Amino acid sequence: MTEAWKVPLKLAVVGHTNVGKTSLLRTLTRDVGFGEVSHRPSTTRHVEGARLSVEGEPLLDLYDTPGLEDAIALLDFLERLERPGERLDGPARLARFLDGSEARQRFEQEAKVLRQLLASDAGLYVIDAREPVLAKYRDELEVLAGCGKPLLPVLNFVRSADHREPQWREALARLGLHALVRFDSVAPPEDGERRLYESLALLLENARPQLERLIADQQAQRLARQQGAVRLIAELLIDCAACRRSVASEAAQERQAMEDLRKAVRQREQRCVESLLKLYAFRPQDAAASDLPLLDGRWGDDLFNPETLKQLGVRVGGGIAAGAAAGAGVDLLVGGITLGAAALAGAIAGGALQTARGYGNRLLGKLRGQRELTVDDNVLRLLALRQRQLLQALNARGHAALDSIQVTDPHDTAWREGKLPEALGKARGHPQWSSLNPKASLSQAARQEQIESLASQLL
Ligand SMILES: Nc1nc2c(ncn2[C@@H]2O[C@H](COP(=O)(O)OP(=O)(O)OP(=O)(O)O)[C@@H](O)[C@H]2O)c(=O)[nH]1
Ligand SMILES: [Mg+2]
Repeated sequence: MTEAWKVPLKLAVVGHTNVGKTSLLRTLTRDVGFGEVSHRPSTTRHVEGARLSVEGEPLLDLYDTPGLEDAIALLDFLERLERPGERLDGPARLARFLDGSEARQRFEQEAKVLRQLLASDAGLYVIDAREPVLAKYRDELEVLAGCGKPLLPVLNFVRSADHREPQWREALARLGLHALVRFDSVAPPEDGERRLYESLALLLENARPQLERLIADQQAQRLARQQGAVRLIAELLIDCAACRRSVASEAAQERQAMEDLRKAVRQREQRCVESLLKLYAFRPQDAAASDLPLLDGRWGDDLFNPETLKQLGVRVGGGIAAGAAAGAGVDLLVGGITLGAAALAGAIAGGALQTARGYGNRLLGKLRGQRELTVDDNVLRLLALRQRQLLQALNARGHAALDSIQVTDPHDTAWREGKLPEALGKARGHPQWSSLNPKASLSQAARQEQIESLASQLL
């Protein structure tokens, strides 16, 4: 057992205004609702904290602070605080400043930042890496260094094409800051948090145990999310593969039944999207107005449109073409398929009822004028491709992201044209496995087993 840390590590997130401090907090806490984020400067006006705990044990307190605006003037002011012949060190000089009236007036915002950094174990200095290294940033760093706390520079916006990482690295080294992390809050690298906490552990050796615990917990959570996600996708696919509906072979009823089935599959897919978003702590609207075919919070692009399938690179074979005539994507199984009407008639005429029994209910259905609707293989492929795309996007998305999810064309040859996983074939023969069917029995062990097997193939 690890010992209990009574006091969490305290980190102040500091930096120039509008560089993404609040955004960094959102991403580190996986909380899209933390604070206020805006493209306008001076959005955060007060210090606000968020706590990261593992199993109820607080490990890390992060404090968002207002942006620094006028560090040049502040540094100037600080330098004049010394009386003739006096040499104050950084913290002593700041203490005098914070006691004075300017800290409550002209430099009120700056004073809040400095008080918070003084009360913390270290600071994360957030940088907009697209900015040139201007004098105001160097002065900011000098003022902050006066707190006597370790500072870890965080290069934000490093996913932008026009970032100036090399210039910043050099400038920071000249100021004695050699450790830094790249962390784009909107699109953080997969190991971004780990790197950030590991760099902190180098600066704060005493805090290493709790930082390592945080790293381990976050990795475990990432894995658990990933496994939960593929299970959700596997359930969607099993539900759709096992879906089977009987309909009287009469044109109007068939059309209606196909329409109902399409609707049911679309709604089922939407449920999967919403569950994935929730699992990743995003909101329903985070994928709404996106390139993904979602309309009014639904998958808008017609799932059963052969064109959609083609765009996604799903090979359109004979099955889909045949389906297209009757309403693409819905496979019309007419009693026994391979048995032509003539053979059927012959079998019955010959009294070979055991032959008929061999084809089971489908054939009997045909004899009674029934047809069966199932969801086409190509639709299953498309569902798998889309959900995996969404999952990839969620894995790469920071909780600071404001735009909706953008997904590019999938490069997923296995799901485009390869053999479909066996679990789906099995599901086709078990209509009771589908929540879309009337007599569903979803807790069956055999169904769970196929979901697990399919999920591991989706990982
Ligand atoms: N593309 C991109 N945009 C970002 C990133 N981080 C922040 N932003 C955007 O930059 C703007 C400012 O972000 P905030 O998080 O409000 O910045 P802040 O430093 O807290 O700003 P103040 O509170 O005003 O000092 C917002 O429009 C964010 O969406 C990033 O890593 N990449
Ligand atoms: Mg802010």
